Amino acid sequence: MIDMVAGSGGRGDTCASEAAGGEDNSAALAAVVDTDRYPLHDSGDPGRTAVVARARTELAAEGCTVLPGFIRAELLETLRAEGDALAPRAYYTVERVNAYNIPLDTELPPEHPARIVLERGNAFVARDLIPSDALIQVLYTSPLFQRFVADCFGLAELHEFSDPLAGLCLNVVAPGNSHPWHFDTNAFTVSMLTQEPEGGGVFEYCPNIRTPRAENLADVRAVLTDAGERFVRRLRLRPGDLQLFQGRFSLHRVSPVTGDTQRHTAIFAYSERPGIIGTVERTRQLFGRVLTDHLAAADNAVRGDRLLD
Ligand SMILES: O=C(O)CCC(=O)C(=O)O
Ligand SMILES: [Fe+2]
Repeated sequence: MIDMVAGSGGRGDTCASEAAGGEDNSAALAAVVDTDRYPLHDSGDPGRTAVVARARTELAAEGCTVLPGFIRAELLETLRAEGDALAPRAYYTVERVNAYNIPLDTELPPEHPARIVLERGNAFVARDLIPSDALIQVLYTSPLFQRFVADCFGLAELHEFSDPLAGLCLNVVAPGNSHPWHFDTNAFTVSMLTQEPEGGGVFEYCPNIRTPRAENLADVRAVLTDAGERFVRRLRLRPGDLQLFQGRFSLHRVSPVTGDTQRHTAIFAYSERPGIIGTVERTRQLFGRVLTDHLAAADNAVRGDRLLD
């Protein structure tokens, strides 16, 4: 999600298999996920192998894959209603940003696409406000879900954030707002629409418009100035679909939301490294508050050790 992964504070306490206290919560997970389509609980199931293989192929080609109908159809209204009940608790900010999330006063030539200023109307409900029995929290903490996501991305390890706010968020985009064009700092993102807007709010992306070796500034500029339609793909996401995305090379946005209904997305933040926690400054910007964990992590980062004072 955005550029939430700002720092690492030590305290690497989660690991995929321990994340739910080592418990096997496969029954809880099977109650949430459509296990006929997505048999996560059985690593030897040919259906699971096929789903993982398709996800890997699509991620390699496009940096994006959607697993439709991931959540059981009979739970879609619960998924929506849980998010809708949380949405008023979102911290709302409007930020002036550019597609690279670098400071707006960075010295750059006039034609550089980072000089195009965009407005992001952001609202996140932080993890500590999301009940532990909410469907998105059950998914986020499930070792089977984590193993499945890691397999789809081809990662040996996957860890929950140690950050008590940023690990799991509900992203609220209200009518009139958008999440403008950007590249992610994170290598990969896992998300799920929980409530569709009436209009707009479409996930649009430009697969691999830049590469590790080339920024392709002219192409990025074309998209930002509405002259790059040839690069743009649009996803028809439905609530309960699981989206896996590599946003570091694929410029993407959520188009402006129209109508009366907010767009809600659960963002599941994981990392290959344990112990990820946001900086004090970024956490305050995104959530309007910080917790002792953020302050302690900043202290550790400054001292470079975890010895007592
Ligand atoms: O809400 C979405 O669907 C996309 C969000 C996104 O691009 C991000 O959080 O970086
Ligand atoms: Fe993004």
